[in-house]
Amino acid sequence: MKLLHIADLHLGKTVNDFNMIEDQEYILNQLLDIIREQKIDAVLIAGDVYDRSIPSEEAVKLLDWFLCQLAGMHTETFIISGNHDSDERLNFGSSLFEINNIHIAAKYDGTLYEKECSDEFGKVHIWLLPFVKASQVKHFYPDEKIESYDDAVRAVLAHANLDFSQRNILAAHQFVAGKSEEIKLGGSEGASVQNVGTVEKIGTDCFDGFDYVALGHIHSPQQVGRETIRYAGSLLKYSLSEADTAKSVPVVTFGEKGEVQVELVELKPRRDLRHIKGKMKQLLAPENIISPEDYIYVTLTDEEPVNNAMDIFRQYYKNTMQITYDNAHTREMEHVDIAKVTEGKTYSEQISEFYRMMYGTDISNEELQIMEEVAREAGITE
Ligand SMILES: [Mn+2]
Repeated sequence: MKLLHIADLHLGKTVNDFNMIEDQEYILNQLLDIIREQKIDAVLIAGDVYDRSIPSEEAVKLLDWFLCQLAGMHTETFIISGNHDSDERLNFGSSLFEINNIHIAAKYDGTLYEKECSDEFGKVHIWLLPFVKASQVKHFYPDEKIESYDDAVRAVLAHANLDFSQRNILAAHQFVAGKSEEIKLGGSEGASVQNVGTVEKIGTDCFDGFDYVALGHIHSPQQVGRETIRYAGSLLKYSLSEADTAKSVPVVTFGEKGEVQVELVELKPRRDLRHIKGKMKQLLAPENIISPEDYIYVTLTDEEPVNNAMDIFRQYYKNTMQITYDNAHTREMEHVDIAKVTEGKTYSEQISEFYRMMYGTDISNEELQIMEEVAREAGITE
């Protein structure tokens, strides 16, 4: 049996005000090619199907199209909800979908969803655990000590009728960490993941006995603890911090019990998301302009700020997302103790100094008057 593991589709996402829907459609098409070429039997979608709990119309349309394609290819499809999904909305139509071999577990209802499949080596049990918090699980087992995410997942699994003498696959959308290793965050997971504490982490030993654990939640593709517990990662780069991380999807082949093979298939986006750094003149020299359709984050090292830098860059790279500076001024700013700098100074003095620091010249009277007026309106000064 051959399985494609994907996660964190975030359909309908915008990055720096750029709508990613075309890029998402492109990458889903690439997945369909992989499914055809590799003769995939089942697709596991490990949560964060949508970017938000109320998905945009085009995001719903795109998922509808993707699921129709999968159903048309007779691919068995399994979906769990992530923390970005609304369980009620994702659950819509799930009974009807079952007829087309699309299995959705969007909300934990006290029973871990199980689908029994089989191949030439016997039975394969596919278990679907939607994103859960401790309180949701506690609700079903009020007498048990369920305080952390780890407690919650252990309780869910303890109440499932697992037989580890057979082959078992689990899909989950949680923060899972090995004992010693660090999890590499992609950067676009959202604040809830970025601020995650150790209390919310789930130990990999929770999953001892499973032949493969298909995880979603972390956007950097990686294994956790062992090769067969892994995050597929998001399908696309959704932040500057992901610029240097190539995206891939695991294709997992199951033989007899104990025989699992993982192959990572690299994804090639329609437009890459790249970070370029240097002086404006050099970055925009004709020989240095490559893939002008790409999403570009620019760090300018020019000492003087460039007027209308964004407009200029968008003439060369129309999908320029952000421009920042790294020069003597910005480095100086990093070492500045704000409290000390502002001590005993009036608002106008602070603004004048800041202006001089940023632009290397004095603020004009007219500009200073505007800033003072703004401060009065904002209630900062009298
Ligand atoms: Mn996500």
